Amino acid sequence: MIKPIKVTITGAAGHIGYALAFRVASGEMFGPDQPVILRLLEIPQALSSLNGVGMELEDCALPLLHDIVLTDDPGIGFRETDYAILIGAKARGKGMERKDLISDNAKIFSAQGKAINDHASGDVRVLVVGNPANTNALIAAANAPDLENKQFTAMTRLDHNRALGQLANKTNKLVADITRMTIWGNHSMTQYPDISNCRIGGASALELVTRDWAIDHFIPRIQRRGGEIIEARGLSSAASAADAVVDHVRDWALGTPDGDWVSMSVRSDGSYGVSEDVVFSFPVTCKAGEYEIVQGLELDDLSQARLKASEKELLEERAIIQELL
Ligand code: NAX
Repeated sequence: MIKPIKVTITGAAGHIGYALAFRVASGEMFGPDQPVILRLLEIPQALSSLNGVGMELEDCALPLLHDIVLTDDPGIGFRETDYAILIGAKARGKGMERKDLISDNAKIFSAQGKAINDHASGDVRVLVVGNPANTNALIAAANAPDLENKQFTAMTRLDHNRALGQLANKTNKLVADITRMTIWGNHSMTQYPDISNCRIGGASALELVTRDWAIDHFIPRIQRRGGEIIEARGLSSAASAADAVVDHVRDWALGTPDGDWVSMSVRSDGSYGVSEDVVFSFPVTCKAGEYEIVQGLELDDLSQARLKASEKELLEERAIIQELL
């Protein structure tokens, strides 16, 4: 029998967690032959709701789901886990300043980094989704001294997928025809969705759309897409966020297709002149649980300025939570 993969999802009773758990359990993340054990971690106030999620998972009778653990104890939630998906975070309350949101979440992610360090598998792979995702990943990794920075990532795959969708719409092509999309920077308004390396069915994207469209319409639309969804639905992205989690972890674990890359927020190694002090979204290729930042891409002055703006924002976020690093 194939050994089950243990997957921890924090905030599993929340909107994204609810959309995600069933997809992981049905085999979409690791393939149709790979059993999984779900460890769902919540705060005490959400345990009743989490029990309901557990009951529904049971009621699906999913053959790949070998066990479900429901808990509010991080020591149990992260025990020997192979993949930790950190979604649970504090939402921005009314009148709350961004600085306070960053500080409050920093406490959650420093505690979870420690718990992952102490209880998870030594080979654990961590994906941070809860915002501010890049800085939370930085904090979690800093509080896990026995693990490597390369084991911690943050999610910009939703932005990447949004960008693929918009470019496919504009060019009347299929998403599957587009390769080499890149999201640079922070998962925030300063992110830089970059189509300059995109290929669409053998042609350069810039032969099919104008730079003006990219600058005036495409980039701001991707940067503001989260807000657009909230305005339309009255709720933030959940199913698409869960879908991006599946894509991010699947590609990290099983590999990216030849000739293509994906966007992942990872600890900078100085590539493209980005400070090594931040977790930054880069184009990466993946193979068997390891990623490599794609090297050698040309960045014009405008692109470099956008990378700098996002780096500056991340360094400011870092300064707010400095004492937890
Ligand atoms: P919800 O408020 O629906 O769910 C969050 C859940 O986390 C709640 O059930 C809560 O009880 C739980 N929780 C809070 N603190 C916890 C802790 N310390 N341990 C375990 N569980 C805890 O939010 P949802 O819509 O699911 O969004 C979750 C997070 O994802 C938010 O921070 C949101 O901003 C972020 N997002 C990040 C995205 C990305 O691309 N990186 C996109 C989607 C989303 O906006």
